[in-house]
Amino acid sequence: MPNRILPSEITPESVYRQRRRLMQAGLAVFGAGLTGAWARLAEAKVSLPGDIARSRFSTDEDLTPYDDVTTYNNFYEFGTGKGDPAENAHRLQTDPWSVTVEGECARPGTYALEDILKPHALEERIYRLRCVEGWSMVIPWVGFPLGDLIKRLEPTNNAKYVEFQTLHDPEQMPGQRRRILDWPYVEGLRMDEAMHPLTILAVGLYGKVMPNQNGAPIRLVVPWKYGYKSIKSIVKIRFKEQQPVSSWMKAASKEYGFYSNVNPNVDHPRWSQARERRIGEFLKRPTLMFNGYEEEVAGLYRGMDLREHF
Ligand SMILES: Nc1nc2c(c(=O)[nH]1)N[C@H]1C(S)=C(S)[C@@H](COP(=O)(O)O)O[C@H]1N2
Ligand SMILES: [Mo]
Repeated sequence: MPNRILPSEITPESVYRQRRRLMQAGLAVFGAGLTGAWARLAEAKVSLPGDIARSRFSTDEDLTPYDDVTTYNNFYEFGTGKGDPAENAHRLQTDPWSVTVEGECARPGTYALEDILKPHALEERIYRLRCVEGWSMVIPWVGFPLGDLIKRLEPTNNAKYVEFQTLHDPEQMPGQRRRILDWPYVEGLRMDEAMHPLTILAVGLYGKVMPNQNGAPIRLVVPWKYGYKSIKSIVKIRFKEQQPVSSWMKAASKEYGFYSNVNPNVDHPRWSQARERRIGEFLKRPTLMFNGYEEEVAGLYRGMDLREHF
């Protein structure tokens, strides 16, 4: 499994788009042998595996180029600069990898990544990602619905929330040698948010295995929330009755709430959230309610005051 993206592995965006169009036209391949999709994804250096179908939940907006997606990152475990993760994340050992499942469920335990992935068909989800700092990207993720995994783990009736943790290992993650955040990085979702069909676990992007700086080998993607909810390099999933306290809530509870839904009408205390800069574009564009996924997710928050529950 490649741990580093070599220059020769990088697919130019134009080639990728062309290939994707071909796939849309001719693709009847998927459906067969999907259990092997992960193996083929891991082997794919340049080409998109033929059995990864594009989800209907995808946006058709222009993709952010691969080079931007993989060199302009937030991953504080590797430093706070946008270029630090691309420079330092090669230290992360992603194979073997396991995920520990704890708390309110019938199937706790430590699972090898392969066993987590085996029953799930991988699909492509092209989502907007909107960072709380005011920039956004459009990224073709490869993953599967988190809800499908949660069903396998059989949460109990007491499971009201899901908490996630990133690896804590200052040897591999030099940013953890400084107390920038209370490590390990923790995030959480309410159970209905976690079960929502838009919420995915991603293991790749641009048809290739996840680059370390983007959260290899497995990360969350919640497209209607600010980017920091989409926790990277997950090693623990815990079902809880109590609302999790995320690392960002601990660091600054007045600035980062539990919900963190993209909302142009509720400013961050230190800056406006009304507009955003799409990476690669010059003019800012308006930020959309729930990052443009209002139709799909507004119902989750009906009756809630989104100024109070920010
Ligand atoms: N473990 C961990 N996950 C993290 C972060 C982090 O610092 N550590 N940064 C978050 C933030 S602020 C953003 S905007 C997204 C960025 O994802 P990307 O670099 O793949 O675009 O990752 C999120 N997940
Ligand atoms: Mo972010």
